[in-house]
This record gives sequence, C-alpha cells and structure tokens, in this order.
Amino acid sequence: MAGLLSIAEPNASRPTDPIDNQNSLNNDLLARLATDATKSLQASKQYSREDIAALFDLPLMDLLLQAQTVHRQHFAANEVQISTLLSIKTGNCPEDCGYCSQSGHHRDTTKLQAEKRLEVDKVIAAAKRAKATGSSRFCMGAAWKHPSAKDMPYVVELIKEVKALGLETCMTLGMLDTAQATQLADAGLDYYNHNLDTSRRYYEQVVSTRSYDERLDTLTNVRNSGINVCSGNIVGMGESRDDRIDWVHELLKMPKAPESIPVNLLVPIAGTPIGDRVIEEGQLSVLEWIRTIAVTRICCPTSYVRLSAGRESLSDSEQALAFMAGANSFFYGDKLLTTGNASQSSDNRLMRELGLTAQFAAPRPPKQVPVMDAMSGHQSQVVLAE
Ligand code: SAM
Ligand code: DTB
Ligand code: SF4
Repeated sequence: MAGLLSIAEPNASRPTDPIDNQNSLNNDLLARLATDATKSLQASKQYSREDIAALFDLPLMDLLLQAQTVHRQHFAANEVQISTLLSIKTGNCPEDCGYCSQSGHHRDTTKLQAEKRLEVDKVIAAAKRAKATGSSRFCMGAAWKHPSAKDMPYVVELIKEVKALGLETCMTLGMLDTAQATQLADAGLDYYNHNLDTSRRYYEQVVSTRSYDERLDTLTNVRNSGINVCSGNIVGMGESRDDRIDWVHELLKMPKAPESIPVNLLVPIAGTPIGDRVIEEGQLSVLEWIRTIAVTRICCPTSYVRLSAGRESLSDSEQALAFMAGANSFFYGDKLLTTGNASQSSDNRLMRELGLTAQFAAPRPPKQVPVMDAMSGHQSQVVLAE
C-alpha cells in the first residue's frame, strides 16, 4: 500500500455517535480504496452505488488525496490533455435542453444568432490555429438532433482534413445510428461526445424531446463502431447529490467506462429555463463540482476527466483543486461553443504556475480486422486503409 492513505484505527474508548459511525464507514471505504487502487485497470467495475455515495460523503481532503493517488497510478502526474472546441453549426436546435443557448425552443428569450454550417476551409483554419497553440485534439460541435444524410459527407471531410493536420478529432453532432457511427469510424474519428448530463431520474426535468435510453443507444453505437467514447455531465442544474451519484453509477453500468469524461459546471445562460432559475436561486457550491470530479476519477481511473464548461467563472485556486481532484484535460481557447472560456493567456499562466505540461496527440490506431487465410486457417490482423 506504499504511498496510499494510512488508515487510523477507530478509538474504542470513545462513545459512538453519528459522526463516529460516519467516520468508521469512511475508514472502511478508504481501506478498500487503498487496496482497490493497486488492483487491475478494470477497477471501475468494483464500485456499487453505495460506494459512490460514500465517496461523495468523504471529508474533502480524504477524497482529494485518494483521487490524486488514483490519478498518479494511471497517468503522468502533471500532464494534461488539451482540446479546442469549435461550433460548426450554431443554434436553432430542435431539441429543448433546458440549459442550452442553442435550443430553438428558447431562441426568443436567448436571442442567440443562429448560423449555418461553417465552411470547411474556416474549420480547417481554426484547427490549424488550435494545433499551433498546443491543442492535441480538435472537437467540433453541431446543434443537431442528429446529422442528416446530406450532412454526412461534410463531417467526413472535416474528420479527414483535421486528422491530416496531425490532430485527434472529436465530434458531437447529436444522435447517431449504427450506420452513421460506422461512417464516422471509417473516416477516422477518434472520439464522439454525447453526454448523459445527469441521472435518468432528473433527465426528464432537463429535456423532453428525447429520452435517456436514446442517449444510451447512441453511446452503444459509438462504442460498437470502435470510436472512443466521450460522455459527461453538467453539475449545478438543480439536480441533487443523488442525481450526481446516479450519473456516476450509469458510467459504471456501461460495458466500458467512457475514455473521456467532461464534467461541465453549468454556465447559467439567461433566457434558458435552467439558466434563469439558477441565476435567480444561486449557483451550487464549486466544491460540489470538485467532489464530482474526484469521485469520477476514482471510479473511472483510466478515463480522461475533463474540465469543460464553467471554467471562465473560476479562480486559479478552484481550478487547481479540480486538477488535484484528478482532472487531466481541459478545453483551451477563448470560446467554447457559444459562451466564453478562460482566456488562453490566463490558461498559459495557470499551467506555468501549476507546473502542468501539455500531452501530445495520440491518434486512434488504424482500424484492424481479423482475417483468416483460407488455405492454412491462420488468423491475422489486417490494417484497413483510412
Ligand atoms: N447537440 C449535441 C448534443 O447535445 O449532444 C452537441 C452539442 S451540446 C452543446 C454538448 C454538451 O454541452 C451538452 O450535452 C452539455 O453537456 C454541454 N452544455 C451545453 N450548454 C451548457 C451550459 N450552458 N453549461 C454547461 N454545459 C453545457
Ligand atoms: C462538453 O461536454 N462540453 C462542451 C463539449 N462537450 C461540446 C460544450 C460546452 C458548451 C458550453 C456552453 C456553450 O458554449 O454554448
Ligand atoms: Fe441541441 Fe445539444 Fe443544445 Fe440540446 S445540448 S439543445 S441537443 S445543441
């Protein structure tokens, strides 16, 4: 157990009270965590819903220390993956997500200026700028329920051209069927982002135009296509701690945890139902977002956990705590999709001050298929041309 927490023996002479009971529960969990962390990379399977709830309940410093310990067992301690985001089709989305500036359902109140598909050369110019400033992944987002047949050649061209620059590619285009997922995989897409956003229970208070199961179906199609899965949440929409626990539990119920997990902090956008409510009632404590990051890190030890929306409003110290909690990826660039992001200059300074370095791109290996030699019966892997 070298390097892990030392667990204090409970003091038998003290009377038991609810706090003592909680502490001994925490100590049991910490002892198990210390053992689990030395086991296989599949540790994510081992946490039950009760375990996840107990992790959220840990004293913050215990939780942070444990999360940072798990982080260091699987990743270079001070290395972060850097992505840049670009909206390739903005606004007028037919979905009614209660937090989103881009929903057509809220356009009279958000007054967001909708835009058509961005021309390929403009996307490529933005990707080149992202590469020049140190990003290893370029993420393209479109405000669609799902891509249409006529959108597919456009997104396939973007994937190929962005990859040719030596960048990893990520897209978030709404729902995908199996054929679309395969088409994107064949084009070489490295990651597909599709967030569950919250628990199954709270989801229906957030969006009414699609179901949680439809979200899970797309994630299954992405996983089966061989594209890496990027799937995260939003913290601070008015959901409860139980909803955050259930969201983590959903990740663990998947056949494999997502390779990338963005933990968004709600950006309350005036004119959206959820944004307006949060602006009026006040935001959730940032420490609860940090707890969510730490629990996600412990439960999904080999996933990249990304600081996504919400960084613009955070102090250096709050962001440092988020990295301490095991986050190892963030969006770089002055804009997210429609809202501002922490500025590049403040991120450069923060990385220097924290001693963080950028990880270089590691594109998804080419697709391989098993083939059998008809004469000898010998099986081998063949690399498909992209
Ligand atoms: N339309 C696609 C979809 O919904 O999958 C892709 C774009 S959508 C904007 C991507 C994600 O951004 C959402 O799932 C949500 O998690 C996040 N997001 C959108 N608006 C946000 C906000 N105001 N604050 C925090 N996260 C937000
Ligand atoms: C994700 O989880 N967060 C990013 C990315 N995936 C596409 C989007 C954040 C959007 C924040 C609000 C906006 O800029 O419109
Ligand atoms: Fe559309 Fe995505 Fe915004 Fe929902 S989150 S309204 S699907 S762009």
